[in-house]
Amino acid sequence: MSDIQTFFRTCPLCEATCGLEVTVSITAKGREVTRIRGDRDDVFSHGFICPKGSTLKQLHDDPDRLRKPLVKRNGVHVEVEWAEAWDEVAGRLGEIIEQHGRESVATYLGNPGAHSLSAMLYNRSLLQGLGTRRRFSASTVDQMPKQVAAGYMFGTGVSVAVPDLDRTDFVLMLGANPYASNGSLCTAPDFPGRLEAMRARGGRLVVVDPRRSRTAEEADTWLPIRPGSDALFLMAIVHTLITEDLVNLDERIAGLVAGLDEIRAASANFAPEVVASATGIDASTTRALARDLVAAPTSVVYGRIGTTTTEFGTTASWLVDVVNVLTGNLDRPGGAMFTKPVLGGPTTRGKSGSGAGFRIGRGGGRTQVRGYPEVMGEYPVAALAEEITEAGEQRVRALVTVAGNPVLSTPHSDQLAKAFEQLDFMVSVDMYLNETTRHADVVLPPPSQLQREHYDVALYPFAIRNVANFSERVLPLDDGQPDEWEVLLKLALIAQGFGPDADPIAADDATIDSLVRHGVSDSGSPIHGRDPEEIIAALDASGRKGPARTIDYMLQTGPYGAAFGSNPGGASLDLLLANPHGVDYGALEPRLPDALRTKSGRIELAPPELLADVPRLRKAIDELSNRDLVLVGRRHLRSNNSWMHNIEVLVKGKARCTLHVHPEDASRFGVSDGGVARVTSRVGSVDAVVEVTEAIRPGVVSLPHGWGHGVPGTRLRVAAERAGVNSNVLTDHEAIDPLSGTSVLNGIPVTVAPIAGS
Ligand SMILES: Nc1nc2c(c(=O)[nH]1)N[C@H]1C(S)=C(S)[C@@H](COP(=O)(O)OP(=O)(O)OC[C@H]3O[C@@H](n4cnc5c(=O)[nH]c(N)nc54)[C@H](O)[C@@H]3O)O[C@H]1N2
Ligand SMILES: Nc1nc2c(c(=O)[nH]1)N[C@H]1C(S)=C(S)[C@@H](COP(=O)(O)OP(=O)(O)OC[C@H]3O[C@@H](n4cnc5c(=O)[nH]c(N)nc54)[C@H](O)[C@@H]3O)O[C@H]1N2
Ligand code: SF4
Ligand SMILES: [Mo]
Repeated sequence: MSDIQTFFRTCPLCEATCGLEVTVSITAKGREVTRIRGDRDDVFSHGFICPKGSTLKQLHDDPDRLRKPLVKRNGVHVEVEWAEAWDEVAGRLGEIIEQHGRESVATYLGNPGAHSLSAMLYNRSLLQGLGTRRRFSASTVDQMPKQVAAGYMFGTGVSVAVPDLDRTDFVLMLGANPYASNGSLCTAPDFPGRLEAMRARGGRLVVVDPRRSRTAEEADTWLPIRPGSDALFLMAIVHTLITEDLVNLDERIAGLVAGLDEIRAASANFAPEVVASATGIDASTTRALARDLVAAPTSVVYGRIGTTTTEFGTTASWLVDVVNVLTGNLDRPGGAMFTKPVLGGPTTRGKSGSGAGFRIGRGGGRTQVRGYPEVMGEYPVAALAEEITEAGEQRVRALVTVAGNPVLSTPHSDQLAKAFEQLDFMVSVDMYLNETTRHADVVLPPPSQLQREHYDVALYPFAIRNVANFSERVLPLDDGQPDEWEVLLKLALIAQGFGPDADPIAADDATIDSLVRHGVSDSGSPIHGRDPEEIIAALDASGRKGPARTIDYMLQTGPYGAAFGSNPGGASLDLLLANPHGVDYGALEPRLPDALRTKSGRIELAPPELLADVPRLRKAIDELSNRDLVLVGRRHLRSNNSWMHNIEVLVKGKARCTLHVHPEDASRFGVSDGGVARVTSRVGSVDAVVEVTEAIRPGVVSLPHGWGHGVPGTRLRVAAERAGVNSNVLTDHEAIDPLSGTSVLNGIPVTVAPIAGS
């Protein structure tokens, strides 16, 4: 006898937020997932799913996935009960904090934290509990440049304008490959389908990428740019728009823009003819493109990883939006638009239309060794190793990682792995014993993705529609397994000195209490002036704790919120539970000037911090023109950064961790398809299998990141069989975009040589 139950939940594996239909069979022996497919009724994804979505079952069932904490005893990780793990953390972390202070502890927060409701709501408590400024994360190997540029231009680090894919007539895409990645800083389930729909209605797609990616293959035009030169290319477009008198601002935007004259002056020296040798894109193409962007009924420029993780990441990200403004496409349907997230956020709170603005270096803190300033509350991860090994008495002695694998994901990884060996203590919240967590003294596993509640706190603020969707747990927690938020809160409490028996639930009650009290005294809140006890009683009436209760509060007090009775039918957790396929609050709407939070209340087209970088850009022309061979990365639809290579169905088939080499380069360097080549950079070298392909520009080779498994002390049996090599052995910790602290992961100077006998 078995019962069948169906759950609808959002896939937490990438930014696309696809709806899944999960079928569970319930028998006397327990619950088992029998099928996962796309939820056809999902209000946003309409049934779309990629090959990773259905593997939540394999992830849950993976025998290598940790279900109990691990503690390192005599160099070997052994499984222990939770109480023992907490004792270990309390003893050793407590001692380090007591002896050396809070700044002796560093944190690294990884990417899946942005996809975990617990981490999104409780990492903050953890950081506060630890009280250290030495915070690092995957943001500085990813999107930080876009956030910094958006911050200076529009006022907050989340004021990122997203391409209005469903209504645009023209997408100029740089350094993104949504056919593999499914999109980033642009949440749009079935991104490829939306691009195809655009082309079907007569629109045009131009892809700028040194590789002929899947997306480039599907495009009307592929422009094989030289890596690292996107900022120059975009500056040449700006130059053309201005000198050919194509700037096209409507009255509303014209009245909001500051800095047009400065942009004119800054772009004067960047004629398309001047930058062509550096970008590899001829001037007539650039000029024609600038004209086409203006001539199209609507158009949008969108840049991602290939533009952000470069020497001019912030400058390129800035220029993307300068072009969007100048072509008249900022904040209008079909252009680049601001979201109005259902949970609210920095662009919906506080005074409408202006704010404190954005700056870096807040609090005056700097890294000890190279003196990097704070950016959005953290330091460049490329500086983590030296903060452990070279900061003398001020060195980092303990590390807390949550959902991160920096040993495979961040630059000069051999150096980082060695630095980890010098730590006095390391604790990781993670579900695998991998290349990073093998260094941890204690590993604390979260429950599996199917055992948790979900809401995309981090991703809906970048979605092309304003939507809300809450997912209930599909499978129950294992016996004794704390939820991920309880693990994070407990760590926070231990760091504050409350000991191994501290109660996360009581701490959560206190947190919600202070949230509510803050809300009722905030004149901008829809619950301003209400009785806090009434609100707390309403929240508690459901019996919910943890993330679900906090989300309910955020939904109710957000821009569409039910506001605890004052806006009947408004957003609340009950509403979402009654709508398991999600609630769609519609396409994006123009939000300016309301969404601005700059001090001036204007769109800052030419922030001084960004203008100051222009001379560096001008100087780079010669160097970029003369580069011989550089390395770039790539993603594959069936990978997810470093951590899903233990799922057999995703890794089977042709080896994917190969070095793409153009035929001309293959003969130049004497390497051949299927042979092994040694790739060497300033900091390291790896031996990779060569794949000769025309789908890459000569002078550029490509290796995906996230590989290099099979290291002793890890427990990833499937991944070890297809280990691949770690491309971040080659990336250079000294190569950093100075404006955002973000690493250069694309455009790494390398040499390639055959390995004898291969
Ligand atoms: N299947 C899958 N999906 C993922 C991920 C994954 O690992 N696998 N990771 C997720 C994460 S964390 C993120 S941040 C997103 C990233 O999403 P995307 O930004 O779409 O990332 P990629 O697919 O790596 O595409 C980047 C492209 O930039 C190109 N490129 C490299 N250097 C340059 C350059 O200098 N200029 C230009 N114009 N192009 C360049 C590369 O050839 C590559 O095709 O994907 C997310 N989705
Ligand atoms: N050369 C090069 N390097 C890159 C990139 C590139 O394009 N080229 N891309 C960069 C980008 S965009 C990113 S985002 C980073 C990613 O860098 P990281 O975030 O450091 O690495 P991931 O590979 O995402 O590893 C995630 C870790 O989280 C664990 N995990 C998975 N789900 C959960 C969960 O729900 N809870 C917890 N607690 N743990 C979980 C996994 O087991 C794994 O250890 O890599 C960056 N590195
Ligand atoms: S595209 Fe992303 S969200 Fe959608 S099923 Fe695949 S991994 Fe999940
Ligand atoms: Mo990322």
